[in-house]
Amino acid sequence: MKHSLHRFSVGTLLALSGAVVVAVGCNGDSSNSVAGSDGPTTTVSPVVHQVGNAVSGKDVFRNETFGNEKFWTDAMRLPAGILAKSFTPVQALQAGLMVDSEAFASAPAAIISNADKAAILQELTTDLTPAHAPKLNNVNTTVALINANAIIGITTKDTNNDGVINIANGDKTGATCALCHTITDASVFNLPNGGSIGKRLDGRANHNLNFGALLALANNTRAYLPLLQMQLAANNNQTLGRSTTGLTKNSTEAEVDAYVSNPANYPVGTFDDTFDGNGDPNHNPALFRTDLAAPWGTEGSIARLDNFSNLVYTGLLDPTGITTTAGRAFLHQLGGAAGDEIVDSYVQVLAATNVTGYPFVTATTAASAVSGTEEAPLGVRVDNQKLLDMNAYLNSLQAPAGVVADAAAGQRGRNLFRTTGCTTCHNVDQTRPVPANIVSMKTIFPGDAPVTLAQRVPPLNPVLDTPGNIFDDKMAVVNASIRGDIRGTALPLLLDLARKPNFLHDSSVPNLDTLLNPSRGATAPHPFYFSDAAQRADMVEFLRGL
Ligand code: HEC
Ligand code: HEC
Ligand SMILES: [Ca+2]
Ligand SMILES: [Ca+2]
Ligand SMILES: [Ca+2]
Repeated sequence: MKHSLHRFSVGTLLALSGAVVVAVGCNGDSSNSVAGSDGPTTTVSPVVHQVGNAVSGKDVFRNETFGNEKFWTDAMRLPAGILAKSFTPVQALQAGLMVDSEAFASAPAAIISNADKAAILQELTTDLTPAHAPKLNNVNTTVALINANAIIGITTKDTNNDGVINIANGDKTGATCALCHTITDASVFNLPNGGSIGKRLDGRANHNLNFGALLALANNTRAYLPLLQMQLAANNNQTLGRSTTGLTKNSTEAEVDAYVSNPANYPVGTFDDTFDGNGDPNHNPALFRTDLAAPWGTEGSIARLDNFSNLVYTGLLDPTGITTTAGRAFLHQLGGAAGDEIVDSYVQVLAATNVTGYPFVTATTAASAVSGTEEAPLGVRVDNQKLLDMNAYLNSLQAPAGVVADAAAGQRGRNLFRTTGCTTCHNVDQTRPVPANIVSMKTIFPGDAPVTLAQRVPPLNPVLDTPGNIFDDKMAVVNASIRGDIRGTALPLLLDLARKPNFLHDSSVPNLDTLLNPSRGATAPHPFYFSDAAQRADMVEFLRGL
């Protein structure tokens, strides 16, 4: 039967991408045999990463902090904020935090008695109001869960080495990769749009985590200044990001809290992973099948997985590393005078808030650790074997099955995917490596009309921004030009999409139907559309099934 294929409203798609030209056609009996393309022919080979021991890597992913608990406890003062604001387990679930039911069940009686465990489980069957769930509305239960290491990604160490974990008695709480990259199977409890309680499902994106609210909860949120939207004199007090105003070294704790706790600035399910002064939070991505997904970051600036992990440990879970000589050099390379000002402002804020003894993370200046290199952007690297072990663990994590409601519609969507140009960029088969090329900004976002904010030393491109659009903000300062590639976006694995609350790295599109609807306009980011609603529905069905 003859398929009537509506070509993209962007008829320029094939010409723009300059990639494979697909034949549109159809020859009959099996819908599988519709001519088309399975994916782009790309000449860019992904950089292969070494792998260590996956069993050890699981422990690294779940529990390793490399000492960042000193940052979160002594500089950010997160546990103090949890106590000061009486942060309850109900509030923790509302903030999207996940609870490990096995850690809860096996918590020593000294931390949570068996009677309390039973009472808490009973309270979960109620409406969670203080009248019916007193323990779940009591900060002491939060403290007990933290001491039990049951709140996923918030990891407490026996800092004082007395064999007991107790944050009220000198032990410190840090952050691990699992905070944003793990959910649970919700086998014990699920709060819609919030956290859940169950067994860990590592590598699945936490779409509900309100990381901004967690930052605000800390008593000294100002210690996270470089990773927030700033307003810098070196940039003529201009600011780049979702907010019209930026923070400075003189911003009060209340002003910083107001910025991070406003979801318009810091949306639920996102994290700003660049210390560039831009307010550019990105949606938490999937972190399974990392054997397929290089390069890393929306902007594809990092070629090797362990190098990405190292940057997270040495620069994001303890940003004080940017104040070292090597850190300063890297920020200068990225941002010139603005980079210098970020570091200088940060040093002043740390002094004004009595933060001493930093950087906190245990890392060494390895032979390869020259500042600005991908192996050690801030001049240091955490234990390399542990990074390689985590590579192996992340590679081993499998994708969940897609959600199939109407297989015939999904098959029609698959045919559209193969024949209407999607496969000029994406593979149809998500078990194949993602094409490792960067899609240029103009191709993925035809409305890109950037102004030059600053010149930089090649290979770094100038700092560019399209005013009035946030899609390109992540790539203004940090982009793949760091490694001699172009400013643009890397391709994602199209997996676990049925669970996503919104789409694109900036969370800007509310659902798949909208993503594919030409009403977004020909110059919008990712402008690949079907004007026929039935075709859109088929494509959505295909994507949800991946
Ligand atoms: C506070 C939340 C948070 C924490 C904690 C976190 N990440 Fe991420 N991670 C993100 C977000 C958000 C992105 C997407 C960045 C982007 O779009 O450029 C990301 C991206 C990544 C990527 C790139 C994925 C891709 O497909 O390009 C890797 C790899 C990664 N993280 C590894 C880690 C590791 C390893 C840790 C622990 C050392 C970690 N992350 C801790 C939120 C987090
Ligand atoms: C020119 C290359 C290109 C073409 C053509 C293309 N895509 Fe994409 N696609 C991308 C890139 C790059 C991203 C990541 C964009 C981002 O998040 O910033 C993406 C993201 C997506 C996402 C969102 C994933 C997420 O987790 O938010 C979906 C879904 C998707 N593409 C489906 C399609 C479909 C369906 C088509 C065909 C109608 C298509 N793409 C055509 C490059 C392309
Ligand atoms: Ca605060
Ligand atoms: Ca940033
Ligand atoms: Ca912009």
